Amino acid sequence: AVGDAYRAWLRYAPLLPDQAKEYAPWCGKIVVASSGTAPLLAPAVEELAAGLGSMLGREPRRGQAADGEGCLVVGTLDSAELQGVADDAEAKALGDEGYVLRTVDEPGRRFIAIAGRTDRGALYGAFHFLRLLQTGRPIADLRIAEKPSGKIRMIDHWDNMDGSIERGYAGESVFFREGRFLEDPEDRKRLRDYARLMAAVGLNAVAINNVNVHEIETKLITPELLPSVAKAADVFREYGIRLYLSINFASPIEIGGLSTADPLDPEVKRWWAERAADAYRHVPDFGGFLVKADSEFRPGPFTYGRDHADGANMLAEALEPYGGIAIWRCFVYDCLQDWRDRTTDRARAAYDHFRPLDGKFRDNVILQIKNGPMDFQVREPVSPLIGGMRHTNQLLELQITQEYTGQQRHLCYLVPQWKEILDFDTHALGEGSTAAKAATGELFGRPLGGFAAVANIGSDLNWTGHLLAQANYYGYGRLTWSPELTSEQITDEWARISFGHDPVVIGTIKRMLLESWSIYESYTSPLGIGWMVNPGHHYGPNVDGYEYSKWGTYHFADSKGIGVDRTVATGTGFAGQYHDVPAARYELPESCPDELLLFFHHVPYRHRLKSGKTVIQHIYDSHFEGTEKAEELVKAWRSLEGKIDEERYESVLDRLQLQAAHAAEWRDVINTYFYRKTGIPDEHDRKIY
Ligand code: GCW
Repeated sequence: AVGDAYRAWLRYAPLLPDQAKEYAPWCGKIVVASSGTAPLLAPAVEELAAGLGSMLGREPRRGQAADGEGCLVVGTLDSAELQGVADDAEAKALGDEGYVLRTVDEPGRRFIAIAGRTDRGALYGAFHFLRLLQTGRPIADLRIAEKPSGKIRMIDHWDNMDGSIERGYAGESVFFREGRFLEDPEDRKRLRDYARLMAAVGLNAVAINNVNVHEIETKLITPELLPSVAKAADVFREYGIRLYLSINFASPIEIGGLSTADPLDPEVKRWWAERAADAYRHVPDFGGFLVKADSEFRPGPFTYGRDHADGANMLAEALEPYGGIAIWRCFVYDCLQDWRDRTTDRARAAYDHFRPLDGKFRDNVILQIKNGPMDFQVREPVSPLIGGMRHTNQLLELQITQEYTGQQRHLCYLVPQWKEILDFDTHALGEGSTAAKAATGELFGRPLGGFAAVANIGSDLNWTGHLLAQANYYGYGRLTWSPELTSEQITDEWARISFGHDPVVIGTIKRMLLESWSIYESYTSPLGIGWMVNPGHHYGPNVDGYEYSKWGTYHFADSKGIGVDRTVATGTGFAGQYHDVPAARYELPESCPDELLLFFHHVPYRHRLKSGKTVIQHIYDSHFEGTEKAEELVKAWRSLEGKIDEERYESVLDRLQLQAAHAAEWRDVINTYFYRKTGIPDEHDRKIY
């Protein structure tokens, strides 16, 4: 049963009659217009036909040429039919992926152009056009021109070939099962639907296997498995998406029969060059390699006394003849730290490792940098490495899968968090040097850049486990295309596309989504401290879960105070890794924003926040209030009963109830811990155990 939950943002619900009436005159016929081969026009037309058929109740005809009757012309700007739709300068500005949507209403020429300089642009334009109808926008006078902000708009899957997904909360892999590729026709269909969902939000790159590359996955780059990789790549190519593979740095030893994986060894170089050649023989548009090296026990160049630039450049050189890219992750830190050692600060690690290498990487290397200096916590400052390197391509890595944000059992809509990250002013080149511009390469004029994020999808019929977590995937895609979109805009789009136009339904769902990150933050870890979770699986409260561990993730709570002194003056010096303005802001407790106070400072529990509350009272209040708000989410959703189809209604209700109960667990564990530690009573005398 393929229902609305499965169709997600391509559900194309039938439109109300007066809306349909407004759109129908333009949508009776589709004309395809191109001067050369344009493979991505086929899926564009297919999507338009299916989408319009479903929304308007009548599939458009396919026509030859515009004949004065309103229609859609989909194609490339160099075609005869689309002459003059955009002038040369406009066309040039679109780049390889942009498009125009234009209503042409002249005597003898009445059509809406959905046109790119390339067929890829036209495909994205088709999805945009469909979105206009899905969200009820006017089309009679379109003058839209768009192009993506990031060149690389990528999804990373942490899928293993046994079918499991590292940090996956929505079933099993859609790529693999029991050591093999899923290749049955239904699996293929699902993969194709997935590619459609990706392309609909402008994503153009996918890494299909976990960055922790285990034994079988190491062989993905060999002729044994490349034919299957190629079949998956065929599906994604149909939608303009390039496939990447995560590789094991020790492959030359593990599967190549060499005695070393030293990146400067000529044999090793030759071996990787052969692997790249194999990959491109099977997948002509192969994207390249994604690498987690010298990180959390994964092998890397350190073993041979080499650095990350040696490692990344060696792979980049192998890929270079084919236009491939080596994406090298910066999630490098000491994961065998002694908790007694107060001088080592994990937050510093990425910058300390990579900043000195700025300028040493080849042009087809991209460093993939997690948004925060630690690891996808509910609240972190932006990594100082973003905007910290002028001569190195960057990809900003986000986590859609909710590892530390409720594991898709809790509602935690991350678009507002990502917006804060993207809008963060690094001050790398003075005011306005946002993290988004650093990531896309715009800031320093880099040839490559963009965004990557860890997927939250799996084999669950609704893709994301929690139905409302679809909004996170959708929102990520939209932001990679247009980082300047507001949370409000994206949320409005998603809610309308998913649930129609009833203002009560839309208003309620939007409010729920937009408040959810802040609600989750308030009943989990306070003031930027992070890590108060159960070790290993990372679900649920455990204040000291990581306090005496080797992972470098401490809060240092004692009876007097809490927080990590990361100042230059008296702490680890991490605050000094930022450019002048943010560095100064974080250095002093007076200027450090409340929500990051404990990330940068160790303070007494009676320290007064800018909000006027003491730290301890803030902890109590936020946990009581957050839990109440989690209950209100249940009430808000219940108010929609009967206004949403039962299947989606019930599945979300279940999770919200679970969340409310679990929020109470968080509240009581955290409040009790700090009450016992400090002996300071709650000003409002509420129940603490
Ligand atoms: O957040 C941590 C996760 C690991 C993950 C690692 C990484 C893929 O707990 O599961 O490994 O980050 O990003 O490499």
